[in-house]
Amino acid sequence: ATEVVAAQVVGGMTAARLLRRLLRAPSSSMVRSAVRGVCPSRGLHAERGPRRLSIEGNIAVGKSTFVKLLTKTYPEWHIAPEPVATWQSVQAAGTRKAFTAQSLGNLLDMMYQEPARWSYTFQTFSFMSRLKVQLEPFPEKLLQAKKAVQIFERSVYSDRYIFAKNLFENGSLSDIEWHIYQDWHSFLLQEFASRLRLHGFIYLQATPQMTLNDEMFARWREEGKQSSKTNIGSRSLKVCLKRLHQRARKEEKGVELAYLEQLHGQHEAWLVHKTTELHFEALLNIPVLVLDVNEDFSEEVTKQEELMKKVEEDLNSC
Ligand code: UDP
Ligand code: DCM
Ligand code: MG
Repeated sequence: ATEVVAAQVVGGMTAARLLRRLLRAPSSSMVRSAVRGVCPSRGLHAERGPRRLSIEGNIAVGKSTFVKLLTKTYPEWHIAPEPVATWQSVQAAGTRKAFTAQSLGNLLDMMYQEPARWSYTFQTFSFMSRLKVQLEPFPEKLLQAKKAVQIFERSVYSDRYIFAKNLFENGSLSDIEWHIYQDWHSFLLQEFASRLRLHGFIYLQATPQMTLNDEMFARWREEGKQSSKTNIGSRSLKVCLKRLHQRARKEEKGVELAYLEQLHGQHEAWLVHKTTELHFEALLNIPVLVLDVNEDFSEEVTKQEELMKKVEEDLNSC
């Protein structure tokens, strides 16, 4: 139960273990079962119908990469990637499927350029596109499968409890916008409760960036370890920021470390410390599997196998 998933082995010590030691953090598990904490006697497939899981995590932590890995490992599963392309090119009504579709603009870009002007608009649009995806009927292949699983990249819950909440707290949503957002969000989720049901969250956890102070750095050097992947040889552990730069999505070029840190804090508060105030009964009991992805998993087969094993164990065991 105390196993650390995917922590990088550096000279016999994993980067995640080392990080916890440096921070004097409790050595409690970085991995919580999406199943075990909640249903000690029933597996995730104990109920009938597809199991629906959402992959959560900071910008550029590796959700799409993880989702692709799931698709490769479990081709029979149904996967719903985040509809980012829809946000990057908002189509005029009626032209969505037309050959000469007319784009009204790049709303993702507009939000990052002028957050106070466009955040509310962006959050309504991204929520609606996600709601439509989550409400789609189960694909036929899923209904016939014995152990059907449906995976979503993020959810209507992270839209509110990560992004909209954070935009309100950093001043990009006004009091009245935040009030109106919460009003229709609560209403729609209550109306569609049974069709939006999720059975688990998989939280991909990584540091946005962590700068080691002198003492931590000295202790790290004592260990004499170096990791090119996480840049731990320098004073900083860069994971999300490094991956964001690597992906180089043009709309996100102005995204700063401080913003990633805010979002990291929101994820930790909601999914780990459970301090975020939630407004849906069903959400209180949805189990969370936390996977440490500080170590690169995009090309490391061993690491990928380790992560897939954890997901498999979680789905099968109780
Ligand atoms: N990436 C990486 N190592 C990993 C996971 C992801 O280098 O272990 C890279 C990936 O190739 C991409 C960037 O990080 O260039 C962001 O990944 P992704 O789009 O999957 O992140 P998301 O925003 O969906 O969480
Ligand atoms: N995004 C946002 N608000 C949401 C959902 C997503 O601002 N409710 C943004 C964050 C990223 C982009 O959309 O810039 C897509 O997320 P990712 O890169 O994590 O896939
Ligand atoms: Mg993605």
